[in-house]
Amino acid sequence: MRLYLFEHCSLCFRVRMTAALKRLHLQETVVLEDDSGTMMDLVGKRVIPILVKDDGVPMLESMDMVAHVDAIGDPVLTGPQRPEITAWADSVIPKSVPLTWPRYPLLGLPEFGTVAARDHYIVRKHKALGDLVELRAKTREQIDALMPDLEQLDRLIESPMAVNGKLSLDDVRVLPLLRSAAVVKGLRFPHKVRDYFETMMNRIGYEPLPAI
Ligand SMILES: N[C@@H](CCC(=O)N[C@@H](CS)C(=O)NCC(=O)O)C(=O)O
Repeated sequence: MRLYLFEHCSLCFRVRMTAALKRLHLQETVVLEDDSGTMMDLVGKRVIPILVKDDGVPMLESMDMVAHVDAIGDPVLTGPQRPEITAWADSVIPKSVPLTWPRYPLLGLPEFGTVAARDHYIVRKHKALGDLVELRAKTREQIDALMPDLEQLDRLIESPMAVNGKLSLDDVRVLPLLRSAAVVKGLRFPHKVRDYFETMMNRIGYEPLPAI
């Protein structure tokens, strides 16, 4: 199996954390942000993540990839799911995107390894979100807008080892979003959120992304 990914991509991290929880080795290829050709050749469109299975067939949906990886050997994501967690994940994304997207090209990540790749991202995200410098200048207000969601998550977390007490697909929904939010240097996670984030990242053997 080979996962084509961007390092900053939270959907990619869903698949990577599932493999890591299972101690499964996933072959990984980081695609340059402007390398649409690799994606087109694999699946005929520009999309990441792409998981090419052992039989050579590519998968396009991150949650399908998670299910595929988890089904190898004994599944680990067997705990109950809570609709509150899905709702939390859906509502936090519009608040975290203006904080995280403008920071990714500043972190020295491999998908931005050429100036063309970095500028390709900056131009694309400018079209989607507006000027990235202006967005970074609004960091304080953006953090203030995000904190109530993190405090809500703090109340929802049942254990530092699993958001619902037992590993489930909800962990795959939550941990990648926290990994993204953690790129914001001035953002302090509430106590249980921090404990969960650090425990899970240690458990899967991943360092957080750089923060700026
Ligand atoms: N349904 C897909 C969505 C994938 C997706 O939205 N990926 C984003 C990157 S995280 C993407 O491909 N964006 C287009 C681009 O980067 O040009 C999944 O969950 O795997």
